[in-house]
This record gives sequence, structure tokens and C-alpha cells, in this order.
Amino acid sequence: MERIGLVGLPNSGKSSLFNALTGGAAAVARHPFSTTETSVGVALVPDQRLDALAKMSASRKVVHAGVELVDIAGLVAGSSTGEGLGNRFLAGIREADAICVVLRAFEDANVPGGTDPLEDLAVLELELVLADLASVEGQLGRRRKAAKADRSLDTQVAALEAARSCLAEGTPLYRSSLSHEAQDALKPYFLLTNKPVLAVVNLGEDAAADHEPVTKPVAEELGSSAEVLGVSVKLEAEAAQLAEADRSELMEGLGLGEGALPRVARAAYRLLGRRTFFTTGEKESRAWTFRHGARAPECAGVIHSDLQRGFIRAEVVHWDELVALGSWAAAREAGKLRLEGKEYQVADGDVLEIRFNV
Ligand SMILES: Nc1nc2c(ncn2[C@@H]2O[C@H](COP(=O)(O)OP(=O)(O)O)[C@@H](O)[C@H]2O)c(=O)[nH]1
Ligand SMILES: [Mg+2]
Repeated sequence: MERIGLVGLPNSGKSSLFNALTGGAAAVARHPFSTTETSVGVALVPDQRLDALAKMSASRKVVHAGVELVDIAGLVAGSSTGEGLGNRFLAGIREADAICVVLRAFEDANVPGGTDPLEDLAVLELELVLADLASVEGQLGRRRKAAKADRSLDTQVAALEAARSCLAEGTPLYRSSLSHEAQDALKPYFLLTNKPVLAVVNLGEDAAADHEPVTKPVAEELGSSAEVLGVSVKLEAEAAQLAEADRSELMEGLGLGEGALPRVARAAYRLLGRRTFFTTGEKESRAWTFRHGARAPECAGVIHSDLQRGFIRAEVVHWDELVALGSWAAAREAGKLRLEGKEYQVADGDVLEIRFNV
């Protein structure tokens, strides 16, 4: 499973956000480095398409898709040169497939730390950029030498050179204008800033309902390089402890709708480029995760390897068409079930029934 790493300065609210999203129990503390172990958990991704299918089928069980989160402790100014948890922390980010930066905007005299999310962002990015610059410079010497004997390495050298000039200007690669080809060529180097980024601005409780003034400067700063979400982590974390009905009532009462956690989970899921198909029936309705561009047999294999091995064909209907018709039988009668073969590229929101023989 691919992972999103939570990254932020101490006391920005990473562990609180992690717990709220995963129902986990990472230690939440007022001092840096109390949490030195990285925690891993799965956040469920709410999906109203799945809810509609489960209702249609009167399913006894509903299984949501999940996204794996890692709470990475220990970034401080100077991390790139070994301050704080230094390398251990950097390794945590290296292993993540995408990054969620947590930027603190809440004020609390009892919790040390700044309250300007743009300042958090600047400190974070500087450390990541410095660490990447050191990796790139280390690799450049080696790759240049190797490229003399093997011209096929020229693209990698060119990509490393382009990366170096961005980083030397202080620009994280996810904010740079590097081509997709160059970014792909850099993949083997596991650079910290060459990953997709999502930003969560941790708001004070009083700013939760009207967060534009706080989140807008961050959104403007990041432009199209990253989605920015405003979340009052403390409020959401407290609400997450409540029973479903009480939580909805509290959130609605505060004018927060379904709350921000579902939006964070969905944004994290999208950030990984994942897609969802569904299966539905009386026993269960379920969201399955697949890779963009995957064909029907590969998706069948997500359900069970036998379904991929013995794949014959798939019956397919888009979720909204199915819900509008009211049942699988009605969709068949209306001629809306498509028969698709091995070459079919499954679309986000497809409902599948796999025919197979092993
Ligand atoms: N007032 C307030 N305190 C918060 C908020 N989010 C986190 N905290 C507090 O800040 C401290 C550090 O939070 P934690 O989640 O451990 O931060 P981390 O160091 O980034 O993992 C804890 O005492 C939290 O209760 C918030 O939105 N508002
Ligand atoms: Mg923590």
C-alpha cells in the first residue's frame, strides 16, 4: 500500500491529526521529540457513492477504501544537517509516496511554537531543500562519471543538473517547473521534495468555520503545486471521539458540515493518484483501490488473485447509472450492463461483477 507521510514542525498537530484520521493512538505532547517512533495507520476514505450503492443493495456490510498514513516526528530547523532526529526523520519522509505538510496557525500560550503557517512552510521547505541539494550534489559526481561509459545515463545527469539549479535557488522540486520526464528520471534518487504535496493548515477553533483569511495566503503561496485545506485539528480530534450522531450534530451546529477529516482523507487518496471501483450486493458493498489506467483483469486481481487468473469478462455499469436504475437486475433489463473484456480500462466509479473460471 502506498503511504502519505505527515510532516511538520513540533507541536503543529501532526500526531493529533494522525489520531483523528486513523483512530490511532500516537502520543500527543507539548514538547518536541516525545514521539520518536513513527506511527503507521489507515485512514478510511468516506465516499458517498459507496453509501448510495450500499443503500440500494441493502448491504449488511460496507467496506471503505483506505489510505495509509505515517506520523513522522522530528523535523526542526537544522534537520538536514542532523539536528533533532536528523537522519531518522529524513528516512521517514524518503519512504513516503506523498507528503502532507501540517502548518500551525492555532494560538495556544501553553503549546510552544509559532502561529504563522507561512513561516512553518518556509522552515520545512528549507530543510527539505537542503537535504535534497546534498543528495543531488553527491549523486551528480558519481552519475557524471558513470555517464562517460554509458550514454544512456545522460537523461539522469541532465535531470540531476536541472534539479540542482532549482534546489540551489531554494525551490522545492514539487514547486518547480521541471518536466514530468525529469521528475520521473529523478525517482530512483528518492528526493524529499520530488513527491506530491498536500498542505493542512491547523486552525484555531475560532477560525474553523471561517478559515479563508488564514488559509488563503498559504494557497496563494503554493499556487497549483499543492492543495491546501484548513482544519481545526483539535476540534476534529475531539469530535472524532464522539458517537456518529453526536459528531454530526456538533459539526452541523458549528457550521462545519461533515467536518474536515473526510476532505483530508479524500485529498490524500487523490494525491496518490488512486482510483476506486465498487462491488455491491446484499452481503457487502465495497470500495476497491486501483492504479489509474489498470485494465479489468488487474482490477479483478485486487479482489482476489483467482479472479485475475481465471478472468473471462466483467459486467460493468457506472455507479450513478446503477443507483438511478435501482438494482443490478434493472440495469441488466435496461441493457445498461456492459460486457467488457481483458483490455477494458476500468474507470473511477465503475461497479464491476467479474466472471471467472479457475
Ligand atoms: N489549541 C490547540 N492545540 C492544539 C491543536 N492541535 C494540536 N494542539 C496541541 O498541540 C500539542 C502538540 O500536538 P501534537 O499533535 O502532539 O503535535 P506534533 O508535535 O505535530 O505531533 C498538543 O498539546 C495538542 O493538544 C489545535 O488545533 N489547537
Ligand atoms: Mg507528534
